Amino acid sequence: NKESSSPRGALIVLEGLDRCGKTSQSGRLYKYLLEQGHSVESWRFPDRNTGVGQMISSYLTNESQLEDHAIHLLFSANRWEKRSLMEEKLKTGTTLIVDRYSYSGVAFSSAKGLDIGWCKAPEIGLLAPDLVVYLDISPEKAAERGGYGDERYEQLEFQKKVAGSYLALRDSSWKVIDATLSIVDIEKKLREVVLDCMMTCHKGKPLSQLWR
Ligand code: Z5A
Repeated sequence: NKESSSPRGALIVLEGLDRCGKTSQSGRLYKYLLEQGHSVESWRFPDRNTGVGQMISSYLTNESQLEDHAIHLLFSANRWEKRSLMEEKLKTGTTLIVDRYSYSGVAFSSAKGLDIGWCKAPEIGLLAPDLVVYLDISPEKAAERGGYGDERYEQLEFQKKVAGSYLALRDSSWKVIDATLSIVDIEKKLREVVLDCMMTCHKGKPLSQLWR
């Protein structure tokens, strides 16, 4: 039985504003861990491949309109539909690097003015990350990176509100990395905190649930 014999994987979440470098760093971290012989997968939310994910994708690309609470619940449902697979992977020793998670859900919806408690409620019971890394960049600096595309939310004024929401959500367990450093320097810092977290999980830290 693989579940009981192998140490569990770690749930690593990367968060931050649009353009902070999450996608670049997830890819580099994934490649590094793989080369080191770890069992690892790279995930992202929204997962646009599921039925719910396709609804979210057409909302983000402005092909469809949805009421703010309704889209919030879809983002959450998109995580719930992956929850059991996530648990299975972690319990059988695979570390997951996840680009955005519940914190994005709460930060973006509360930036629209939705109540933060209401935003958190549908996330309760999802798996809690073992590590949240926040790639810290100002909205202005992020906007300079090649400019924003056409997706909903990719506007400076809104990103400023999202930055404020993230600040309200952060706690002392989050590792904050300056996202304006060079890609290589960020990568080094990220590896350090991730390997440390993986070690803790290998030693038997139990999986827990979000916001219980
Ligand atoms: N959303 C939500 O509302 N509710 C939810 O529950 C969830 C998400 C999960 C889609 O996300 C939107 O959904 C997102 C939040 C919302 N909206 N926004 N804004 P997405 O994941 O599809 O899109 P994104 O997160 O915004 O990804 P992105 O645009 O691809 O940004 P990124 O992954 O953080 O950055 P990147 O692609 O790695 O880098 C951006 C550029 O910067 C690129 O040209 C890089 O080469 C450059 N870069 C990266 N690092 C550096 C450094 N260190 N120096 C200089 N330049 C750099």
